[in-house]
Amino acid sequence: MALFFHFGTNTFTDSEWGTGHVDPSVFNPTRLNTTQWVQVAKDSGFNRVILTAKHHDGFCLWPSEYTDYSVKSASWRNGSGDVVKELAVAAKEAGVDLGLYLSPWDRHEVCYGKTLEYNELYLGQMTELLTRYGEIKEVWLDGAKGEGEKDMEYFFDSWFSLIHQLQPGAIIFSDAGPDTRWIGDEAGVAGSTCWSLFNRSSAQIGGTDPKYSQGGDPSGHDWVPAECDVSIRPGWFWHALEVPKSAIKLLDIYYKSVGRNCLLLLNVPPNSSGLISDEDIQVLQEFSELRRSIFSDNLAGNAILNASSTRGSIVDSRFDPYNIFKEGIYTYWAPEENLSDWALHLNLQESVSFNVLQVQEPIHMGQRIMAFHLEILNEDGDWRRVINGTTVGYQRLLQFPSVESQYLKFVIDKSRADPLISHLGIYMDQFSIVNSAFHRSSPINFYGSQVLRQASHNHSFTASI
Ligand code: FUL
Repeated sequence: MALFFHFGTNTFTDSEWGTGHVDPSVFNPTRLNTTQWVQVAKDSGFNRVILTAKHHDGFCLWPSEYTDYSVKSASWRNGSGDVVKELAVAAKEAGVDLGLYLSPWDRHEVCYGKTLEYNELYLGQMTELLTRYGEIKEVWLDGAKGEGEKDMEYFFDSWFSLIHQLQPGAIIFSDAGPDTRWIGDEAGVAGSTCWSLFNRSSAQIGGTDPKYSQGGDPSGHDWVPAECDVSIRPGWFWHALEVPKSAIKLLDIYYKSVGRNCLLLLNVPPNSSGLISDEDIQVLQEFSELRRSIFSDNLAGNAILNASSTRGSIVDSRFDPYNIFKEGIYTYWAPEENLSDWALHLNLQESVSFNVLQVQEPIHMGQRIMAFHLEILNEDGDWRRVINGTTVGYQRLLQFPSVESQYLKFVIDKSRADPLISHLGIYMDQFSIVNSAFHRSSPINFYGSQVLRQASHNHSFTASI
């Protein structure tokens, strides 16, 4: 997971899309502390931070040689500050990855609209960012542009070549990849079917089909996993009158992004003093505590496993079903090759209540599973279907009303190739509201965020909507 920092003149003018003509002296974060930003990320389980080095208003958070519309002209540190540098140093010290957003749309720059000139300027600014601040892990750009703004062509191919040349370890984000794609909405929600496969040629930067981006493409030729961006507050920039979403809402976003084979990029905008606000930190801590409390104990961890088949029988431990309980995605269960029935039987050794299923594929071997379901053995000795799912990918999380059983059957119904499972877990989430028509019990409180405890009942629930 990554934290996004939207920060710039907009932070001081209560705006989202700055005009590009605000006096740069307004930028004056008197208590700026990027170490705090990075610490907040680290403490709440985010291992990457991405900064808006330049947003649409054109104001540069580093002293670019290509413009005076930057920290050079700000009151902050009498024009001698460099936010990108301070964040790069703090991130490096903390061992957190750094990414940068360089907005193509620039409302300040006079040459914006002149294709050759502006592309040169953009490449120049990109070069500054990718050569001055150490290792950059992600470069973020988009096709956002207001109605009626100057028309021009962006030389994306040249930009991407330059980025890969200067920072070979960096992934490039845009609506169409090349390395990671926009999920197609700003709510942080992926499709309930979500492929990392995609056709880059079917997507256009600044003109994507949200449905295509949200679901990916099982017949796609490119490997472009999706990134879900969403803000903790209504706006992307900090506004005094806005408040953060609740931890429960973030948990819901987590299920629909990280739990649907995507990276979550959560925007937490620093305020006008240059710090992340206390109320945002509080919510992030609660969010982290919720994840810890739900996911730290795999209730299937002591299960006795029986696989429908295992490649190489029991001789080859590389494919052993118990690999699903080992740390990391590189160990996995593999069934015999070229079969069409695949199942893992779990005897939990005691009756267990749970309402979340977690499944992971060893994604370095490709994304294979197209459909799966989970069954439990009920008291009458009948197998009952609890949940259906489609894609898995790096990680699938599925919620359903609580069920209780000692015996489970995880069945893969359809797969593009021999399915492989690197992890399977079941958990009890006592905090989320599962979106179903069934009865729910009364509210409980969790660190000040009011949540509803869901009731357990005996109906099955289908998540493959
Ligand atoms: C959009 C921009 O227009 C918003 O201001 C924000 O930066 C969001 C992450 O991307 O394209």
